[in-house]
Amino acid sequence: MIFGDLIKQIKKNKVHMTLIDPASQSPKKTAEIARSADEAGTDYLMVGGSTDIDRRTLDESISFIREVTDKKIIIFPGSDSMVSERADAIYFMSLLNSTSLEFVIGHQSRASQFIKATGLESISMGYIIVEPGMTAGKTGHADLIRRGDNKRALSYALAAELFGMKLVYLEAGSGAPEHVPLEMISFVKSKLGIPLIVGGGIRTPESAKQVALSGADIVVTGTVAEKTENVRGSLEPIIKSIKSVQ
Ligand code: 1GP
Repeated sequence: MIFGDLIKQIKKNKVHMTLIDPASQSPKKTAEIARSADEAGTDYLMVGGSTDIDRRTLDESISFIREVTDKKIIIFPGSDSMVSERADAIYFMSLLNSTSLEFVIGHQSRASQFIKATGLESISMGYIIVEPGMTAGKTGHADLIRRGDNKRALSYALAAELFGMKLVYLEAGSGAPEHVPLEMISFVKSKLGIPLIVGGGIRTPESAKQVALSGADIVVTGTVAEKTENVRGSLEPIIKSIKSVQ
């Protein structure tokens, strides 16, 4: 099971995940990025994002990825159409600070029967969007957590834990000029009993290291691999710096 393996890994090391948005390029190009991310040493591939894509494109992207790497694939869905039994697992995520019930429970309820019927592993996750939030914040109608409001971030994170969710994701938004503030990460981590994922706006080895040092168990990068000709060369130093943190 993906989640069991992930927990074992988190106990030993910081984990890096590469997010690839299949809406941003062809399935073939998506697979090329995945292969280079694998070569660079990423631990898992997250496939998805806030831009809605149809099931066929997602299926095809995952199949192409499978041809070039053995890395495990976790769907990071933006809507109920982003489900595929070809993946290894799916984040069954709820955007806790959305003002729209659609993103808290609507898409999830519509996807639940498919997920149950296919036996796709689901990993429940509380998703919390912090300023600036970017497209994810807008699309998800997030009532963004202000950058200094550590207490509100913690309240949502603890609510996720008390609901029995397995992970909390603090998201600044893909392509954010600044990642989630380090003080917020350490404040949330100090009181949270479940693993913490942080992503959005992490572009350099130094910032990736700081995010991990502050308490992120899993660091996600996306844009840095999608916006370069040299995916391996860009990702390798970031992953090394995350892995250097104990
Ligand atoms: C978005 O956190 C991820 O959901 C990745 O963000 O594209 O800024 O790396 P970036």
